Amino acid sequence: MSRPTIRETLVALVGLGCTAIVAACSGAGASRVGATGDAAEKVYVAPGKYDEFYAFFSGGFDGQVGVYGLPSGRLLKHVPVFSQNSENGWGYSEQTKPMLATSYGFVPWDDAHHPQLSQTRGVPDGRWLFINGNNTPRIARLDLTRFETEEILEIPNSAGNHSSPFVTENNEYVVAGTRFSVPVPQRDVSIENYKQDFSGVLSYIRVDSATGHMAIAFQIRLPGFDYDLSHSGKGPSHGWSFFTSYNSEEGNSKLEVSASQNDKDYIAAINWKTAEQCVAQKKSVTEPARYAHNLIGEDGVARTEWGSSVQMLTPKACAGMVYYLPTPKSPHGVDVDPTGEFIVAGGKLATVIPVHSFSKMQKAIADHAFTGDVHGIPVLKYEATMAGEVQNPGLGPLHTEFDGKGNAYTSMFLSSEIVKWSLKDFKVLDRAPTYYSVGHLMIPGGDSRKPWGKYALALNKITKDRYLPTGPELTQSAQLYDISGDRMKLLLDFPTIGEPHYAQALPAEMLRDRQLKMYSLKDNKDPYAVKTEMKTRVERTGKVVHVLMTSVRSHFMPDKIEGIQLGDTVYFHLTNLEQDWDVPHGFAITGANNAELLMMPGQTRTIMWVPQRIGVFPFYCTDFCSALHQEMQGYVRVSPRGSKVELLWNSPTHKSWKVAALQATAPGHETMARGGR
Ligand code: RUQ
Ligand code: CUA
Repeated sequence: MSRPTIRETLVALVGLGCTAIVAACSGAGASRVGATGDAAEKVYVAPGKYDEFYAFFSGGFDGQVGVYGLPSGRLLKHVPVFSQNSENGWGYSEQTKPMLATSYGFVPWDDAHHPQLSQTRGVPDGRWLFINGNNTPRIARLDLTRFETEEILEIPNSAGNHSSPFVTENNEYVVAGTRFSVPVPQRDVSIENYKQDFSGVLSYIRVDSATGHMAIAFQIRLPGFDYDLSHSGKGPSHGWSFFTSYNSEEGNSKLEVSASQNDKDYIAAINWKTAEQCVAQKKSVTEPARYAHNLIGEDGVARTEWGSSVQMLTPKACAGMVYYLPTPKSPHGVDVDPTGEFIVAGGKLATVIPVHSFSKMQKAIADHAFTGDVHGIPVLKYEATMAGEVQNPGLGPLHTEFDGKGNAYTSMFLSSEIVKWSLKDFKVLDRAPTYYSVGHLMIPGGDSRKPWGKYALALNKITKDRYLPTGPELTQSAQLYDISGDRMKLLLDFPTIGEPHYAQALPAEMLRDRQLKMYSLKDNKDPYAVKTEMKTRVERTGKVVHVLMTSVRSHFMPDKIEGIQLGDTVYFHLTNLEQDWDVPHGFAITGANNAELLMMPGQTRTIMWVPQRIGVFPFYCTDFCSALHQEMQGYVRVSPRGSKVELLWNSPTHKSWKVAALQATAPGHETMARGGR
């Protein structure tokens, strides 16, 4: 959701007929900050000690993933995904540029909303993290032994990849629905023809269980609603996925009015096992679709493969695949409880939280308890699938997570609170204010079969007056609550990078000891890798110059290069010879029009440099790597085009500009290097 101003929030409250604004916004019980000392103790992680959970936050319009420790809220890492990152050359280095290829060309930015941990038997397994690119529809997969993006798959026929990427119990699929319906295939039609020409496409992406590699298995063409969020079934409801939709009115402008007409919109319940059968029975149609599939290979180099078609299913061709569950008032989130029985919707404008029952839904389907159909899709009777409604939960329910102890927690955007209720009788048990306008909330494992229900995190849209002001834009923010007792206790506010739409977390011990400490230099397969200083060299082919350079504490080899000419394109291929944890080197050169490089131990990275002036230009290491880091520098001489200056570099094997190999670092040097860090 975009960030509403306080004024907009108030307008919305008034629009809802909320006369007791004060009560709604700030009167949700006296603020229950844990007694200060008590709260401080609960989030204090002593220097040198580790956090209990890794939490992965979407960066929102920052296009990345932020990794934080909980309960401290300390930022551990910023992992670039869809957005170029000049800090380490992501999307600038030659090895990573293809990761941002799409059918629209190179797209170096996206709006990331939902991190999803891969699961085994419905429980986060710590293998991968998936995250959606909302704007130019894509799904990325991060490897959690390296905290790096390894794969990005473009989703064709989608136009706002918001209800994405939600995994099934064993990552059989990552599902992705389109928020915006569009003409499928794209064509030149009037927007006025929305109702007849626009469709909303859902995508099922298969994940290879050994490698994690993604592939589009099939797509489902649905009516032109806005498919907002999703969750997959679990346990008894495994084999199904649920997508909320709004704009069942099929309005095509001013949706704030036109899409709020119907009393109920729909949750689309998709039986993906039936869909699989229909594809196997050739009931799908092969439709042309061009999309990029970007994957980092074993040599550490990203490559793009182009998809050319998809298998398209329609509800008409595949009976029993889709049912609509009427759900009040433009539902946003849809969440399935740990038992797999309850399907909870968050109707932004609804006054109750509707809870559908999976077993009742099965019975309703068997009994044909339909009220009719929409575009040929059977609509189940609301009463027939209802397990119950949570009464008077607050205003603006959005998302629900679970603690695994029979309780649900729903974020209330308008009344700015988290509401805890019982899955037994749907009665509200507790409420705690958030500051302010909470969007998603998160409990570690809270959308899985086995939540670690100790903390809840509120991911807020507004932080007015919570932090030191920083000009027109204030920090984004999360808040941590202790939910181990009967009553929720606010423990901590902490700022986040980008808009933290959603987050997921798992216990630190699931990842801590599985981290890759360095890339094996021996196994480095980059085509431009040089594994010893003896092999460093400079090669010219026409106007292209390749510099095969190494870095090791505390020098580059070569560190003097002459014979570059104006009009050349120079590729610096840097291999970091270190085989020691936490010793990256950096590489930066004057006037580079892209970024620096950070080379991890054992890794090769390449940056392109087009010299623009005659002269002698320094390059240097940017990452403080040793006591002699500041000495880690060199020069490139650039001569006029056609100059007689010979191509020269200093290296142990160069015929005229020979220097001793310095690669074997003396033990003393090593000690000093560590001391210097
Ligand atoms: S959204 S505030 Cu983009 Cu997940 Cu609900
Ligand atoms: Cu290498 Cu600093």
